[in-house]
Amino acid sequence: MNCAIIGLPQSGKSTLFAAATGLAPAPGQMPQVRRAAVPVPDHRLKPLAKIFASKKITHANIEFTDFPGFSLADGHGRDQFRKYLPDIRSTDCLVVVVRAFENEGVPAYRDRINPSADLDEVWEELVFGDLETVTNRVEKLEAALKKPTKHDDEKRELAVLQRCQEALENERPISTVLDEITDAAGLLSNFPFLTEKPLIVVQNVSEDHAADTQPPASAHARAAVSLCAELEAEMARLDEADRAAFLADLGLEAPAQERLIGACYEAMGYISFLTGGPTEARAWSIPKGFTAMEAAGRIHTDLARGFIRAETVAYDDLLAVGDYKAAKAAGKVRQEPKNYVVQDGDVMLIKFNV
Ligand SMILES: Nc1nc2c(ncn2[C@@H]2O[C@H](COP(=O)(O)OP(=O)(O)O)[C@@H](O)[C@H]2O)c(=O)[nH]1
Ligand SMILES: [Mg+2]
Repeated sequence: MNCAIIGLPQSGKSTLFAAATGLAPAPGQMPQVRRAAVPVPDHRLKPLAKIFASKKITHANIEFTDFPGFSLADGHGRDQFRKYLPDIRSTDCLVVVVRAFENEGVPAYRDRINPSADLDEVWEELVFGDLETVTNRVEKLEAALKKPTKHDDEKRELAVLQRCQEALENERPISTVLDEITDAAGLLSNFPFLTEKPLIVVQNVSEDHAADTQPPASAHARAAVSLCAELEAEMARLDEADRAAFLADLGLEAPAQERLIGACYEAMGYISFLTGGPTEARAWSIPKGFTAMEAAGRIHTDLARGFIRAETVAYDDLLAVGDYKAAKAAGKVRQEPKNYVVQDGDVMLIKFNV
């Protein structure tokens, strides 16, 4: 999963990137793209490694990309921002950072501190980006329709895209078109629409509000987090013991990294299943609704191809018994078929034959 960190200038994107990755802030204010993979925190892995006497622990990974922000108040800034849209389109979800912090040393965008107005402004630019995608394609199709060849597919696509154009012009999401036209989904899945990506809004609050975890409400966001990026970036560079003390001091249950990644999973509709053995205890991310066979395919294509069954036990059940053999004896280990829908925290052993 790759998450794009975007937003207006000076909203705290690079500071959030530092908090999410534990990396030092980039020197200077040069607009630059930074990318880093972060192990997804999972408190279940250590106990799991103990149960299976695993030699190592392997976390799932999540990737963050810090994009520069530009003023959307002028044509030059908007042009600059649009140069990054192809890269932003290639990510899986959008983390939009909005400024809610007071800091006299940092000039406020448009002389305002207004998180919801800032989010609306970014959203409008995303709508505009999608409109551009649709318009380009509509123009190509219209040109193609002038040529004397078979046109059924083009006509169909044009009709759907014109509905998309109309929706976007009225600031309605493209998904509303999917609701209106039954066969649009396949056609539209080829377009990397920005406004269809899962969106997580991060409200970057002042130091004295670091523990107000009430997230902002937004119609555009599938998940929301409130945090103080500046403090969290400092905290992310501490060792584990100091960090725990810092968190307790602030009255926070979990650091920004964990809360942000949790929000990304929620927005993406992702869950984790686990595997354990003498070599490693490991977490794997999959979309909710994945079957045992699809999950097996994430481990290795052979496991999906030769799938026989998935020996499955819920992590909590395994932990309660404390031993795999004992869990089996207690009837907690199920033999699941290929169409079993995997649940978060399932510990799975795939039986296969190729
Ligand atoms: N007081 C305070 N300042 C912050 C906070 N987050 C970012 N800043 C400051 O705001 C400025 C812009 O932050 P930066 O992360 O570079 O913003 P970006 O342009 O969105 O990447 C920097 O001087 C940060 O130190 C915060 O939570 N509190
Ligand atoms: Mg930055």
